[in-house]
Amino acid sequence: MITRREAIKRTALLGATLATVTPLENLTAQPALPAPSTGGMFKLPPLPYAFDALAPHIDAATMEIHHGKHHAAYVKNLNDAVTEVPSLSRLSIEEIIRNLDKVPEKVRTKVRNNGGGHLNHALFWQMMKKNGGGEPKGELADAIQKSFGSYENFQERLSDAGAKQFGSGWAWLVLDGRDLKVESTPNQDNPLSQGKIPLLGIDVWEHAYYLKYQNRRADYISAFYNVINWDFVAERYKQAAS
Ligand code: MN3
Repeated sequence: MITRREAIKRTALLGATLATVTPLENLTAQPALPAPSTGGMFKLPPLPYAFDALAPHIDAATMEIHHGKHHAAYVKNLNDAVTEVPSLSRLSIEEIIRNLDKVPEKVRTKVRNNGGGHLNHALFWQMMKKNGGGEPKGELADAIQKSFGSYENFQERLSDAGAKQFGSGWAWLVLDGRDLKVESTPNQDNPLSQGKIPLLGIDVWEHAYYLKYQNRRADYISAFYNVINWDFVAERYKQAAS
């Protein structure tokens, strides 16, 4: 954040730089202009693939609006909260969501909803990929087998959690201590706030599927299995479980 006074000073500095021609040999002696302030603000991460990469399972128009409008709005509103409580800018979004109870009360709900929205979507884009799907391999596959009996049982549990989440929310595969669990959260709540590590999540807000699937949330959830980036999920599991 820059204050008005600093802004005026900066503008003056810039004006002076532009108005005087500096001899080359004196360049190093010039006071450096302050670097543009990023203010520790949060940024919308680029989508790691094209809008149509997940089609036909998730259509390009949905992806474009979901990323460019919905996720962007969470980032903007989170940054508004950071403007009110600048100390938040020193923390990562994971640290903030893990410690929501320590966020000053005047911005806590805003941070819970929009910080959660930012974190959830930043993860969600990476949890999917073009030509994804199939079944997990390696340690994660073993752990799913052990916790749920089979991949099919796990899939049924996750789909069920997504279908039964009333209103907006997410269905998750989480690591809770040493155990894999399936759960759902309302709104933009993230399992990190309950000390659990989200490995895979399905966004079941209507904005995630309504253009293509309208009220058919179950069809969207079925289609989601064709775009899961299991390599990403397995890597998260490996890091979280070690
Ligand atoms: Mn969403």
